[in-house]
Amino acid sequence: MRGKRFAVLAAVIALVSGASTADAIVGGTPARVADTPWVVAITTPDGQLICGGALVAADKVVTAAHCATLKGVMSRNQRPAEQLRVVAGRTDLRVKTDGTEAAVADVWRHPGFREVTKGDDVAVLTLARPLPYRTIALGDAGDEGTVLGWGRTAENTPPAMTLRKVTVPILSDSECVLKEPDYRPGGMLCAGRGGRDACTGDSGGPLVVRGRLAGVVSFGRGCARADEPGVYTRLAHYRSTLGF
Ligand code: 4AZ
Repeated sequence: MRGKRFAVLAAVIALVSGASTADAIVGGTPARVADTPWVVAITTPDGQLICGGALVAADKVVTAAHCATLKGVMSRNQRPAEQLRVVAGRTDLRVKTDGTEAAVADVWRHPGFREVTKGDDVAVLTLARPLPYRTIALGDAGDEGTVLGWGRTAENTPPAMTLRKVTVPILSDSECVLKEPDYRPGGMLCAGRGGRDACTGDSGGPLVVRGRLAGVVSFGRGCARADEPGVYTRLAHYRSTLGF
């Protein structure tokens, strides 16, 4: 009797706190890199997760500019290429023998990038060697997309470290402007109505629409909150700048 009461109470607490045992990227499911071989993790040389990214050529990774930026009060300097690794073909980042790692030879950050809320949050990493994985082409936004990453499954958990994915509705510019004061139509898109979202550690990772790379995880207020959509860099806006 006591046990049952406790279970009911625990379920109610989980509901009102927004927590869920079946959570994911947030609200998603496990994914395998074998199904999405172009999704990559960006790590420090000792294997700590920094961000996600997408292989757009054998030796080019699209990610967020803030993923290639040093953290610090005084510095928005570029993170040196030697401090970045790209990991492909590894569903569970703790299994260091899976997949392939590549050093980064060059970092291109959008020259307009200052901070995520001001936009231009896109970067291209050139790898020291080509990776033997399928690439993904750039594409346009649509009504919904799938976002992938190794990041947090709720606002205050550690990163999952295993690849997860979730489908999110893509909102209109007018709805994004209403819900996110820092939203700027043009180079951004926003997605999510609560329950399903990208979260910390998923930054830089891909938003895929109809099999093409439409967005890069950029920022948001918390994760998966009902009236706080996730904000993404809209890649179609940068197609000529990126040059592929
Ligand atoms: C982050 O901190 C972050 N809910 C990325 C995406 C979102 C929130 C935070 C979107 O990297």
